[in-house]
Amino acid sequence: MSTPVPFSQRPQGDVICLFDVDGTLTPARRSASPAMLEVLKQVREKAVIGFVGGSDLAKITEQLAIHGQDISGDFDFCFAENGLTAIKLGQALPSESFIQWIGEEKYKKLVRFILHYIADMDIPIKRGTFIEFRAGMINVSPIGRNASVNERDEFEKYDKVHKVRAAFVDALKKEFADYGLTYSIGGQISFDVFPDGWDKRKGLERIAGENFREIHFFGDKTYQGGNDYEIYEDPRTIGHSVTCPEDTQRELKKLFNL
Ligand code: M1P
Repeated sequence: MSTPVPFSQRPQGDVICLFDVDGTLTPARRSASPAMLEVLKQVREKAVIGFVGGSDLAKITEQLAIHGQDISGDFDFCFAENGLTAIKLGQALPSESFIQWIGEEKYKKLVRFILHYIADMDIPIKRGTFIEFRAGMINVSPIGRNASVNERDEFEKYDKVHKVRAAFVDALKKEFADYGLTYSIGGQISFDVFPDGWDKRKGLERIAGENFREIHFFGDKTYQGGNDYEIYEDPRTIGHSVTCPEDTQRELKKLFNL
């Protein structure tokens, strides 16, 4: 891994670009294109770059890894699980824990409700791994995280019509109104559940001491209810709402005269 140029020696080292992953740097759950990675490399020669994704680090690594398995050499800041897992210039920053925050008893009640709800759901197909337990959140999928790419695409279409995830989230909000949880439908087949405030603004907290003059955020789910909404709307960021990775590239080329 080559040593990154210090921020102060980059022409716009007081400017940072933070990127959502799915739909912004890559198609959903797929790899970034060589063209996208090349544009990111060029931006990094001028300014500071980081991603702030909802997925865990292993999944984001699969999507963005340029040099084999280690992603931390390719971005100045890596924020997975909305910034709960964080790396700065290859060094891990302290993490926070969802299970410690919620406690085992409340967590068991939540899991019991979720699994019963999924068992009773009548959707076209079900696969496996309906709850994924992560450091800073849980991820809940009615079809299951073992769905293939094709099955994902089909579920996403089905959900656009039948809104089964939205109804599930409503049921959880009602049942656990006093839990202080946020539910975020950020991808194709699932939704994330995490404590109120543990959204992508966690990434902003992580860079608060760096004194960046401009913080640009690029995301595709910037509408209310989308998992980029809070950070996009935050007064600390200059928000860029993009439609796909190619749109992100166009915005970056304009912004940095590439
Ligand atoms: O990054 C957006 C979302 O990506 C995945 O969603 P899905 O599997 O539903 O497409 C998940 O990793 C989810 O946690 C994440 O928010």
